[in-house]
Amino acid sequence: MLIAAPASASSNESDVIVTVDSSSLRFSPSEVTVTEGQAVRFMWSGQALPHNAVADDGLFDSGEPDRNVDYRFVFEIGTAGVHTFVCEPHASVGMVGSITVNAAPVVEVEEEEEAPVENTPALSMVSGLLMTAFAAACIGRNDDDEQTV
Ligand SMILES: [Cu+2]
Repeated sequence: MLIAAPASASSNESDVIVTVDSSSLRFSPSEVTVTEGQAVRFMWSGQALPHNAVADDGLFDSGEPDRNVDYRFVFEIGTAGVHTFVCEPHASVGMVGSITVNAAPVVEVEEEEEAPVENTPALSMVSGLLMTAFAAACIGRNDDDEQTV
């Protein structure tokens, strides 16, 4: 029977969890795939040896190696690509991994019909003002003409 992990404020159902296989000094799983916007959560506790998870490209860093780690990193838009990472104390014995981040699907935004609808009254108001100004100018000129004559 599966028991749902308690949700905390900093976790999400879509989080991908990477833990440690202490018997072989490996990340478990060592290769994961996420989509931009998704998070990877590195978590282990009660380890005999301290571990950490540091991206080779510097994108994330769980901090100093520790026997108890709960580090969550969100792969924001723009992080698509392959990010290899290591456990610094055990990189030499193969405690490495990689996270493939897929670009977030492009969301098609429907053209908003509100914009032209909103513009129309403003536009007619502006042209109305222009016509009023034009009319006033004509009347003013007529007045001048009448006075001149
Ligand atoms: Cu390690």
